[in-house]
Amino acid sequence: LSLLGELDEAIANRELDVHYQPKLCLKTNLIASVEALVRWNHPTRGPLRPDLFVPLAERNGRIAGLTLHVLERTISDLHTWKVQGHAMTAAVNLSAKLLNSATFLAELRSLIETSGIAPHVLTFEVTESAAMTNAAEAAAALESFQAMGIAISIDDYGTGQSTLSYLKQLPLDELKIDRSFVQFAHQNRSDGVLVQSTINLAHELGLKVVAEGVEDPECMAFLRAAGCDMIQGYLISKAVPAKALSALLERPV
Ligand code: G
Ligand code: G
Ligand code: NA
Ligand code: MN
Repeated sequence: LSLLGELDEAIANRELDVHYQPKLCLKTNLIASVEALVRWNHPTRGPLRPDLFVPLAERNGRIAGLTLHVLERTISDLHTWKVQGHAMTAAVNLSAKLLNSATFLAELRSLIETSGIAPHVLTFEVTESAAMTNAAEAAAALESFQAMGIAISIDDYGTGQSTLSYLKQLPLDELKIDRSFVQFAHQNRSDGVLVQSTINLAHELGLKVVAEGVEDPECMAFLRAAGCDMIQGYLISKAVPAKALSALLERPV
């Protein structure tokens, strides 16, 4: 069986795993949201990173199925955490390929209905990408997700091609500053200026700001002083299985 055939089976049998990386709210010092990151523990090749199989799924028309599998798992884990007393929200990565898929939209609607989840606990993270060639079409798709109650976040902000025009044209709720700007923001003056200005710009536009790739306490202190809303990165935790996340939520930060 080819890797694609095996991926089809893994999706059909619901064998992909989802790990969760927490986001720490700097106002409350609480973890109230996570990013869902797909994992594939391949029976013979071992653990495969998404960089290997997500593009494969995108190229071969499998990304809707993969994403719905990730969403199903995330919704189920959100339910478990809620039962354990943790009111959490979760972000799922959305390939730009799904912005013009009527099938995905219909299946998403049906998943939300059958699962009974409150859609406002979900966020879609979308990367500024070349695939988002038709901004009007992308904006219309994002508006239909928002109309359902799902929040929209722009991922890896700052690394794409037409950053400001996306902010102008897309309906957004949150901006995630790419880790290449965040990582040394507390040490490097120009990185710091770019991060602070991006936070100010986002806030002026009414968007929440997440800084990703936070690896040390000095960086967290810089972001707190800069008014950043949430941080994500190895300082808080790497992505972990759902059970490990429960344990993390029960331990004081
Ligand atoms: O942390 P990690 O190595 O898992 O992330 C690698 C890349 O894979 C990231 O760019 C992330 O956005 C992407 N990715 C992880 N899970 C998914 C998913 O469910 N769907 C899509 N489209 N991309 C994902
Ligand atoms: O593209 P996206 O931002 O969705 O991908 C998340 C990627 O970032 C994953 O590969 C994840 O392992 C990685 N990551 C998460 N936190 C950190 C961090 O603090 N430092 C670094 N270097 N990478 C991180
Ligand atoms: Na992401
Ligand atoms: Mn990102």
